[in-house]
Amino acid sequence: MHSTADSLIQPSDEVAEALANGAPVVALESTIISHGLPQPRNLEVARELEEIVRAAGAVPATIAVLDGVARVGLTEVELERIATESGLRKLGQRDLPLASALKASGATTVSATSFLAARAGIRVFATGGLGGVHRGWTEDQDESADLDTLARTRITVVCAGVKSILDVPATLQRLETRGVTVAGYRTDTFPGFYLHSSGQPVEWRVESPEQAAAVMRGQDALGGQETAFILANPVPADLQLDPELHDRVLAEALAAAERDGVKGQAITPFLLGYLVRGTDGASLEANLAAVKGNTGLAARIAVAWSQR
Ligand code: PSU
Ligand code: MN
Repeated sequence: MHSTADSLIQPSDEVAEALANGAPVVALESTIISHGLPQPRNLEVARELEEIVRAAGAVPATIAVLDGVARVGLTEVELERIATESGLRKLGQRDLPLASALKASGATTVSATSFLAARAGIRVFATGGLGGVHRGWTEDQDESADLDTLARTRITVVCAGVKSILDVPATLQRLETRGVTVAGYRTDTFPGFYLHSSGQPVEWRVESPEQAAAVMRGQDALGGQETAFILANPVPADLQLDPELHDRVLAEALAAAERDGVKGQAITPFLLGYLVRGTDGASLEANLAAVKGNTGLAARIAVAWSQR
C-alpha cells in the first residue's frame, strides 16, 4: 500500500471546512509549546493563541505530528499531548518522512510547520522568533533549516524577527541572499524578538493587514520561485525585556552553552530556557507578548487575505 500526502497530512474537520470555503485560517507551530515554553504555562498559551485567532474571526490550525500523521488543527486532547508528553521530538521539515514512516510523534518547528501549512493550503502562519544563523557559525555551520524552507515555501510568517540568541545581521543577510521577502510591520528597524528593536534596519515597512495581503497577491501575480513573506512585528516597547538585562543574561547563556558543549537541535531550547531562569521569567513574558501580538496580526492578515 502506498501512503499519499492525503493520509500523511490530515487537517481537522474544522480546518478542512474553513479551507474549502476560503475562510481565514492561521497556522500555529508546536515546538514553541513543547520545547520553547515551560510547563504548565505552555498549555495555557497554546489555548490562548487559538483563542486570539478565533476572536479575530479566523480558524486556528496548530500543527504537530502525532503517531506519524501530520495533524493540521489539533483537538484539546491533542494540544495537551504536545504540551505535556515527555520525549516529544523537535521536527524540522527533513524529519517529516522519518516521523511518518516510524509513526513517531513530535512538535514542528517553523520549517516543518511552514512546509505542512503550505501543503495543506494555509497561507498565514504566526510564531515567536524565527531560527537563523547562530553566533559562531564559522565554526559550527549551524544555520536553522527555517531559513532554507522559507526560501522555497509560499507562506506568510508573522514573527518578532529572529531569535536574539542568533547572529541577527548574518541571518538578515542570508534571507536577502535567498530571496526571501522581508518587511517590518509599522517599524523601520528589524525587531529583536524579546526586544522591540534589534538595532538592524529593515528596508520595507507595511502599515496594515490589507497591505500585507496586497504583498501576498503581488508574490502570486509575479510568480517565480515560491518564497515566503516574513512580516516582522515588534513586541511593544513597554512589554519588551529590559535590553541591559537581556544582553547580560544572554552573554551568560552563550558562555554556559559553550562550556557545556551544547550544540545542534538542543542549543535553541537551552538558550531560551537559560534566559527564562536568568531573567526570573521576564524573558518569558516578553516572548509571550511577542507571540500573542504576532498571532493577532496574523489572524487579521488571514481575514484580509480571505477577502480578496
Ligand atoms: N520561537 C519561539 N520559541 C521557539 C521557537 C521559535 O518563540 O521555541 C522554535 C521554532 O520552532 C523554530 C525553532 O523553528 O525554535 C528553531 O530551532 P533551530 O534553531 O534548532 O532550527
Ligand atoms: Mn540548528
